[in-house]
Amino acid sequence: MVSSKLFEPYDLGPTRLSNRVVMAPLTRSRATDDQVPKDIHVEYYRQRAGAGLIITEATNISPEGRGYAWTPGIFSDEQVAAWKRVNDAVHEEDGKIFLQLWHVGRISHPDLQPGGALPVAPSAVKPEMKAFTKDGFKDIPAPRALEKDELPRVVADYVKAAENCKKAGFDGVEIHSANGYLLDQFLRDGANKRTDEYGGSVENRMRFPLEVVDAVVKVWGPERVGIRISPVSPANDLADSDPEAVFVPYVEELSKRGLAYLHVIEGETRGNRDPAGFKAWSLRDHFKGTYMGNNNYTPELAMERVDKGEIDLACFGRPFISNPDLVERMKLGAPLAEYDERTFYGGGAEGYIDYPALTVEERARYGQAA
Ligand code: 8OZ
Repeated sequence: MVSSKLFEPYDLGPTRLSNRVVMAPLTRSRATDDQVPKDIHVEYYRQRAGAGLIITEATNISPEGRGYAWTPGIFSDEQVAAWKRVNDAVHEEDGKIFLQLWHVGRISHPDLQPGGALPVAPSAVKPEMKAFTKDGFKDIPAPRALEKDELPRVVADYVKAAENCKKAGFDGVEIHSANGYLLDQFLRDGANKRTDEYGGSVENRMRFPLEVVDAVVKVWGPERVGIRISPVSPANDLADSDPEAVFVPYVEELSKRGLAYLHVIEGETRGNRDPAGFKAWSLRDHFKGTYMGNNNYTPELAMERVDKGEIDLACFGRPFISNPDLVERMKLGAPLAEYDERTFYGGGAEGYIDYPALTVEERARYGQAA
């Protein structure tokens, strides 16, 4: 057996995690056209309940919040009922699960929007990106800038989604404030060109994301609300001219609210962990609660950083796709199965629920060797 604090329980506020390994939110695009999780979702998450905490795939808070084909939602009763089945399965296996609340902002396409409308964003700045639609990848147009008087309605959509998460039996929620989606678009000056009190100064750019955080905290209490940020990631064609200037005060504001955790994509999403410039992991010094590290962690790096006390929780994404029993394998020092990128997005059971866990014989063999 490999020995590390990574495999010891952790009290995430009122939520007791059986270990410090977190399954990252992973978009897999397998829900129905109505954005409802299926039976395969129940099985997929049940298989991965050995994670200390599962964060669900990013989930649309509203029809307007959608930016990719076949992503799930949490705004209809049918979606709530389907997620409840997922949660019951995870809880039967003694797992814990938070839903990730998602609004994509400008990273969408009229084909994915109600009534074929333009996607909405802080400002009408076009991202140089393509959208994943039912009919393939399509060029993303310039979005429509949200009017100031529409913002309370968007906050209300977050509240409704957060309430639905309670009805569905989640253990908590994670607010997606990363990777160039709506909240990140307000924060970073590459997409926010507003001249009202929601743009310009750092204080103004933080205003809308913090209104969302405060509204979701009212529903769940701060100890069951986490947040994900990616201060230096170029994902979805978004950047800030001075990430430190916006993310240090943002994290200080989040810290004041006593959130369950700060989840940081420390480098480039799915890329370089250590790009030149501002070191996103330094934000830990500005947050008094639990720090979750993410970005190309290997088992060795996760153990090292948890054992040294540099991070509290280690988040793994792609390894969980092909290793449903990832925690068990790491504990045994067993090799990890390779993932097949061709089945990341779309399709059904293949590449989703057919990656096997170790057999009883394999577990015994690796257990003796370790
Ligand atoms: C990969 C494909 C589609 C969406 C993110 C929600 O980057 C995503 C995402 C990732 O946060």
